[in-house]
Amino acid sequence: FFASVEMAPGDPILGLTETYLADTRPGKINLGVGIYVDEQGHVPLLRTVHEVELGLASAAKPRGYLPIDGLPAYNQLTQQLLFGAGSPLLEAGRVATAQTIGGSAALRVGADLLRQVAGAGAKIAISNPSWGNHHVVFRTAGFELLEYRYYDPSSHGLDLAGMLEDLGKLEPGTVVLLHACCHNPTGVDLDAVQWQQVIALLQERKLLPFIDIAYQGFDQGIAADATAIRLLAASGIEAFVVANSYSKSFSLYGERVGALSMVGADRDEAARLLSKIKQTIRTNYSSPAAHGASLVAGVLGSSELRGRWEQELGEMRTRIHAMRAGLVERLAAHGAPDFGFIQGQAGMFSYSGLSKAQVLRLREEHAIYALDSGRICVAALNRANLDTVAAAVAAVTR
Ligand code: PLP
Ligand code: TYF
Repeated sequence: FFASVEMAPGDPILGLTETYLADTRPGKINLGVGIYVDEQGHVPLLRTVHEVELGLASAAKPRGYLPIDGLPAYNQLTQQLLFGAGSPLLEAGRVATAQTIGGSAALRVGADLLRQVAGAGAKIAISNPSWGNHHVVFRTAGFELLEYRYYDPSSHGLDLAGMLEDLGKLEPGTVVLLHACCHNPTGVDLDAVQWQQVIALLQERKLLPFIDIAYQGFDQGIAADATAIRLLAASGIEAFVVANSYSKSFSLYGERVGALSMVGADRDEAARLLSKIKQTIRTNYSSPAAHGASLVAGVLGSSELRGRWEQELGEMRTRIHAMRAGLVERLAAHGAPDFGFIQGQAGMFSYSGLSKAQVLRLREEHAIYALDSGRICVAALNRANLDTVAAAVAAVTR
């Protein structure tokens, strides 16, 4: 049966972690995978999450199935976090939201459903570059993949003119995948004025925006990092899609907490969308998992815990900003070329501009792991490893 099965290629990011774990050199540093770790290098367990978890443990509730579309309170609280409490879209009942297995299943369920709606000619335009799973998920769902310009290597910033030009050439009905904030892998985001320009074009060209938001709160805060969603909601665009993840913002990576939200023209359309989302989930994995969603809903559903969670999120964000500033300062102190642009980039990641050869030297000579593309995870830096990283980067770039 299986004699002809070939070896599938591994995930380049998770594969790098395996190589890192097998490295026996003391003092090795992993700037590859996108996981937030604290000053001590640990994945934090948020205090608010832990409190809810202790309450759940002592309540010792039975473990029935969740509904196909997940925990109702979780979905409602998710809508409020994404669109803003009191959003006219929510009041009009135009948003269909279902809990999913991380942001990844939100992407996949959304992709399957859109492919079904669009038929055989379904196309999606993805930023160049983007998170590698975007390509494989939408390709596997049957989409033709297109690219739009996004990152300008010469400025280490946004190629807005190129982006608008490429989006302007897409056929009506094309899905456009957009990172709401903290762009993975570049760390380069749009500001509100740039979003307005992009949204006007999406509307004019009748393109379908598909927003991926996996780092809400990691750059400026809950509302500011959802600017793209809030502006889309206000734009009058009839339909758009949002895939969100709580993996980072609640530090609940392994609990697989995310959601898919589809915005329709009216309440009736949203109800039909929800029925299709549920059908897609049912035919894939039946229903989502309960524990992580109960934790998120427990925190977001209490105004006291929610306030403290926002503080904890703020601590993570502030630490990342400090690491960006510290890295730029230490690089300059070690006589590296100018890396000032790192401070202007947002979220966990930075496209450092390091070449593949320089990344390999970092790995081989300094036991510092970055992605071949030059992406580094700034959230893996801390006061103890900052100078080591800066000295090594200076050494390979001189
Ligand atoms: N989208 C982007 C851009 C990501 O970086 C991630 C990261 O893991 C995800 C989606 C998926 O998140 P999850 O781990 O919740 O599936
Ligand atoms: O880009 C990252 O590092 C994170 C984590 O298949 C990740 O988004 C990486 C690869 C993957 C799943 C998650």
